[in-house]
Formats: sequence, C-alpha cells, structure tokens
Amino acid sequence: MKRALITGINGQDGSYLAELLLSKGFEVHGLVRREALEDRYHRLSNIAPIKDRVCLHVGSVDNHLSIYKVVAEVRPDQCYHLAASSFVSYAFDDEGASLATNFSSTHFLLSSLKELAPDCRFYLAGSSEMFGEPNVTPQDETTRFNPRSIYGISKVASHHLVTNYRSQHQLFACTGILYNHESPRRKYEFVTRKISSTVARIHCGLADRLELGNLHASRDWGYAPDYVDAMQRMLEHDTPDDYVIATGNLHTVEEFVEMAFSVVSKDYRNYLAINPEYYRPEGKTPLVGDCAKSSRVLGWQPTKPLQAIIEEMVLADIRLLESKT
Ligand code: G4F
Repeated sequence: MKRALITGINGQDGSYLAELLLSKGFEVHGLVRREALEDRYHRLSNIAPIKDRVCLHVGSVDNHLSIYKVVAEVRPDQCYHLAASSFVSYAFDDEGASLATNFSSTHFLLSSLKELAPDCRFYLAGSSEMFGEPNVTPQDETTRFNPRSIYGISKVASHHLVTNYRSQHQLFACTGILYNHESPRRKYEFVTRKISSTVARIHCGLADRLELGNLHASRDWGYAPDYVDAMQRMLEHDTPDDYVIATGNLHTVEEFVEMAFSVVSKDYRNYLAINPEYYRPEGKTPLVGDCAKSSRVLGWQPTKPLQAIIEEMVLADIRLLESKT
C-alpha cells in the first residue's frame, strides 16, 4: 500500500486530498500540531469524517527535527506540502513569520526526503501570487514571476528550492501554481467564504449587511476538489514538472456577491457596504491562468462552474447555521 504524507491535512485542500488518496487506496498520514489533537472539534473538523482512517503525527513545519522524525517514521511514497501561512497581505506586516514558515518548511521537508526517502514524490502548493504583477494575461508556466506579497515571495523562493532539488538531487518534485480555489471548507478570512457565510446569516435573519473591501477586484476562482485532483495527477505523472491550475475565467468580487445573494433570491445592493479596512490595492494586470499544459499533459479540467460552487457554499453555510439552532 502506498503511503502519503500531507502537511496542512485539516485545511480545505488537505482534507479533500486526504479523502481522494484514501479512495485511491493510499495509507494517509498527516502532520498536525499538538494543540490540534487537544482541540479536535475545532481544529480537526474538516477531517472528522475520516479521522479513524488517517494516521496523525504531532509535529511542526517550523521545526526541522520534527519534520525529519515524521519523514523517518512514515517513509512516504508521496508528500504534499500544503501547510502555509496563506493569507495575502501587501502591507508586509508580520513578514518574518510568513517568510520563515513558508520557506523553511519546504526546505526541511525536501532535505529530510532527500536523506530518508529519496524516491518519494513531492508536491509544493504554489500560488498565482507568485506572478503578483504579471507582464502578460493569462499567465502560464512560462510567465515571469513578479510577486508583490510576502506570501508570493515565499512561494517563489520555495519553488526555486523545488526546481533545484529536482535538477541537482534528482528528486521527483513539482510545484502546482494554483489560482484561487473555493469550497464550503474555505476559511472565513477569504472573501468567498466571508460572502457565503454572511449571505447565510442574512438569510437566517442573523445579520443585515455584508462589509467588503474592493468590489472591483477580480479573481480566477475554481473548485477545491478539482484542484487537489490536479495535485495528485502531478505526482502520478511519469516525469516531475510544474503546472498552472486555473479555470481561465475571471470574475469580480461584486459578481461573486451578486451570484451568492441570488441563491437566496435577494438583491445584493440592499445589503452591501464598503469598509475601507478590507480594501487591498489591486494590481494592474488581472491574475487569470491558462491551464492548457495541465489539460494536455495531465488530462486535467475544471469541472464545476462558479455559480454551482457558490450555490454549494451558500447552502452549506445555511445548513451549518440551521444545525446550530
Ligand atoms: O479571498 P482573498 O483574501 O484571496 P487572495 O488574496 O486572492 O488569496 C487566496 O488565493 C491565492 C491564489 O490562489 C492564494 F495564494 C492565497 O493563499 C489565498 O488562498 O481575496 C480575493 C480578492 C482580493 O482581491 C481582495 O482584495 O478579494 C478582495 N476582497 C474584497 N473585499 C476581499 C474583501 N478579500 C477579503 N479577504 N476580505 C474582504 O472583505
């Protein structure tokens, strides 16, 4: 039986990936912090339905020794590095912590795998933020990186580690350059979940307004389960490489809001308020991806249109509220 190790296993992507790997017959291992084990209800909620089928290891991605020990114990065939400080800020606040965690953790994993499991296939969760302010649109694997956030910089630096371990140490290592991907498991600080959860609260009579920042910001939003499928395809392919994973469709935050309110048959203009506190300056060139290579080489395609993703998110948030009353 093949073994997979996932960092960030309880996150949106980690939990969908764990389910996918279990369905394919993998033995699934996850790295979690000690406090997550003590507070399973809140911190391990996404993997609650599969908790008896995954093997959790206590450790921290900030700590080389702890990574080394887990890799030594699991000796994985595939390793997915999804854990990261992932909120995007252009303010460069708390830059040391994000840089250190995102870059060092990639290094700790790659160096441990090289010593202990050199045949293990490695996936790094890269991001469209690596392109930051791109010089072309749409972006593909040949587009020059030009990050404008600490998060983007940390992912570009990590990606360079991946390509070096691939070429210098013959590790099967890939970076997936993933554009925004959403689901009912998205964390609340991201705009899509903020919108779906607030629409649900408004629908249930628990809120009367939705406060957002830049409504004209646009994103290429896809469906998280499709994106974890792409990760797995990368590691199952014959040769290691890097891939853009995106839908190629751009929508504004305002369009997303309108679609979310349409799920509960309400006019969004009656509820929307702008709060400059949430405003983030947009780049001049929109981040929208060209997934032709992943489609051609991996046979990957996005499966769910944005309206259907939004409907799933809003209905799930309504069910969540109703289950609490
Ligand atoms: O949902 P967001 O916070 O996601 P963002 O910054 O695009 O980052 C996400 O996707 C990246 C690409 O895959 C990942 F690398 C990253 O880790 C994360 O998963 O913001 C989306 C857009 C932004 O333009 C933001 O300015 O929504 C705009 N926005 C407008 N009002 C808001 C709000 N974003 C948030 N979080 N909250 C608002 O009230």
